[in-house]
Amino acid sequence: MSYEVRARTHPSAFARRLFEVMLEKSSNLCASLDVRTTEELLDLADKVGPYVCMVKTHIDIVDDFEFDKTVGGLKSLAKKHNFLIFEDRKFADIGSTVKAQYIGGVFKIAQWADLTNAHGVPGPGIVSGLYEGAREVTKEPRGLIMLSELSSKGSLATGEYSAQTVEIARNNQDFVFGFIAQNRMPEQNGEDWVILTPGVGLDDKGDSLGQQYRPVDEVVANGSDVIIVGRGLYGKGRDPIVEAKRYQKAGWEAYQARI
Ligand code: S5P
Repeated sequence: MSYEVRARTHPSAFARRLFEVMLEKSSNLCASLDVRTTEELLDLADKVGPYVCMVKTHIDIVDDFEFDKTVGGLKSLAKKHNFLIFEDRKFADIGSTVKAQYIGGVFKIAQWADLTNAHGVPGPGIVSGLYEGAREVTKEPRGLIMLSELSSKGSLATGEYSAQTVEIARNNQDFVFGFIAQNRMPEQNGEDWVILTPGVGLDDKGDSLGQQYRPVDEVVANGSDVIIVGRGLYGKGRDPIVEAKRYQKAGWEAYQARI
């Protein structure tokens, strides 16, 4: 199905909004900006902003995190360039704990991140906890994706574990609209999971710590809806603007070839 059709028909309002942004920008690229200072984060987000539908953060690696400066800066860039903010928190605890982690602490993720993600390992309570947290602190739309597969070598998230994670999502489709995965997940009764795929790189095969990269056309042909690219954009010696344009074009052409 085309992004146009899915922007009209997807049961999740959040997913419909994501498809709208993707169509407006002709981009299925999510920039993963794993950098250690607010200045680098905002500078990169401003540079790649025009070419992406989403910016993914690991907010807890920013050494000089300050709520107003870091989050305020990101939010104003999201508005300027029309992208969604995805905090890659990978929640993995019982419902009541993840709820507190989502709304509290110094990061207060639920206040500003349009979407976040969670592991299925604790069972369905993790989704209920995050959903309650979102509803308590904001009226803004919030989405959750579950990690059903990982890109790293030797990942344990396979087979029955992945299948059970889909079951958890299936019972909470008002909030959970898709997966971090390497493949499409099984769909029943007209379900339409949005698949976001990391481990994407055009020039490298992996890193020394277990990351594995696949090329854009392969990942999109295999059913991925949003490609997540990090060091391929901003790694040593790379020009993030040149690379963001290159991955945007590759991602969009691969999508057009698929439909
Ligand atoms: O399976 C996964 C899931 C995620 S969210 N593999 C991943 O690499 N990620 C994240 O994607 C990871 O935490 C990092 O932020 C990004 C990949 O970055 P890159 O520099 O390797 O492209």
